Amino acid sequence: MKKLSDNRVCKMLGSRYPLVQGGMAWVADAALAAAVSNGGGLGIIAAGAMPPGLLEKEIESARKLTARPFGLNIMLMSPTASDALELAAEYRIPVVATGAGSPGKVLERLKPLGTIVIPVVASVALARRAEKQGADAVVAEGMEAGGHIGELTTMALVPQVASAVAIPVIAAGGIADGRGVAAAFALGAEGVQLGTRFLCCDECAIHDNVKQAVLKARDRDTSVTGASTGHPVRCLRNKLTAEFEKMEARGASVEEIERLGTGKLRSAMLDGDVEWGSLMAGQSAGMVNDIRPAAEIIERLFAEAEEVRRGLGPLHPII
Ligand code: TUI
Repeated sequence: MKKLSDNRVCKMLGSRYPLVQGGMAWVADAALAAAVSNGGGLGIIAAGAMPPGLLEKEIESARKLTARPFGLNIMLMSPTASDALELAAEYRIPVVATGAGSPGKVLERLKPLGTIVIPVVASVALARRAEKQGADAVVAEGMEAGGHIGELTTMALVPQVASAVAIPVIAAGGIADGRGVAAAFALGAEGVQLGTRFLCCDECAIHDNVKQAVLKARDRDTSVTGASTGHPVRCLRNKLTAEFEKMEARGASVEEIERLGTGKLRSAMLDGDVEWGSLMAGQSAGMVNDIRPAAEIIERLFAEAEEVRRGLGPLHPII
C-alpha cells in the first residue's frame, strides 16, 4: 500500500499533509501561514499589494512563529509583484506560488536558487507552459474558488491538467471538507489547496464580520463579477456585487468598474465592511460552519478524507 510519505507533494513541500493554504491577499499573513505550517500543511503569506517593507516584516514574523517551511504567494497583476519576487530571493523562501498571470519571470529568477515554484493555473495550456518553464507543481484552480478565477470547474479542470502534465497537480476550488479532498485525489490530484475554509480559523486575523458572513453563507450566496473587464472575481453577494452587476449591465467602462473595486478587499477584510467591501470567498463558503484552530481543520480534513476513501465500495453493481 502507498504510504502518505510517498506523496510527491508532501516530499516537495516538506509537509506532513499534501495541503497548501491559499494565498489570499489581505488575509494570509504570518500568523495564518505559521498556523497552517505548524498544523502539518504548507502555510502561505500572500504578498498581494503589500508594500515591500511590510512584507519583509511578515516574513520575519513567520520565521519566529514556525520552524516549518512556509511559502509566499505572488499575485502577478500586482504593482508590487517584482518587489515580492526580490524578497522571495533574498530570504530564500522555500516555496513560491504565483497567481493571476504567467509565471515566466518568477521561474527564471527563482529556479536557479532552488526555490520550489508552484504556479496557480486555470487552464491546461497554462499548466503545460508552466511545466515547460520549469514549474515544480501546479495548482489547478477551478471557478468554484474565491477571488480571481478562470472559466473551468474543478471537476473538469483537474483531470485534464493531471493528464497533460507529469509534475504533481494540486487541486483547488470548492474544497472545504474531507469529501472534497478525496474527490480531488480521485480526479488525479496529489494535493489540495484551500482558501475559504481558512477564513474561518482561529489564527486568521480578518475582521469577525467577514467570518460571520462566511459562516452564514449558503450554496448560492457567491456571485462572479468583473467578467466584462477580463478579471472575473468571485465574492459573497452584497451591496458591492449588486452595484457591479448594475454597472456591467449598463455597459460601464473598465475604468469605472475597476474604480469601484479599488480598496474594497482591504475594507472588507481589515475593517469588516461586509456591505460595500469585497468579500472574496469561494462556493465552498456554504460548507464552512465553524471557526476552529487551523491544525484541527487540517487533521479533520484528512481524517474525513480517509474515511471517505475507505467507505467507497464497488462503484457499480457486481453481477
Ligand atoms: O490569483 C488568484 N486569485 C486571486 S488574486 C486576487 S487579488 C485581486 N484583487 C482585486 C482584483 C482581482 C484580483 C484575488 N484572488 N487565483 C489564481 C488564479 N490565477 N486564478 C486564475 C489565474 C490565472 C488567470 C490567468 C492564471 C494565469 C492566467 O494567465 C493569463 C496569462 O497571462 O496567460
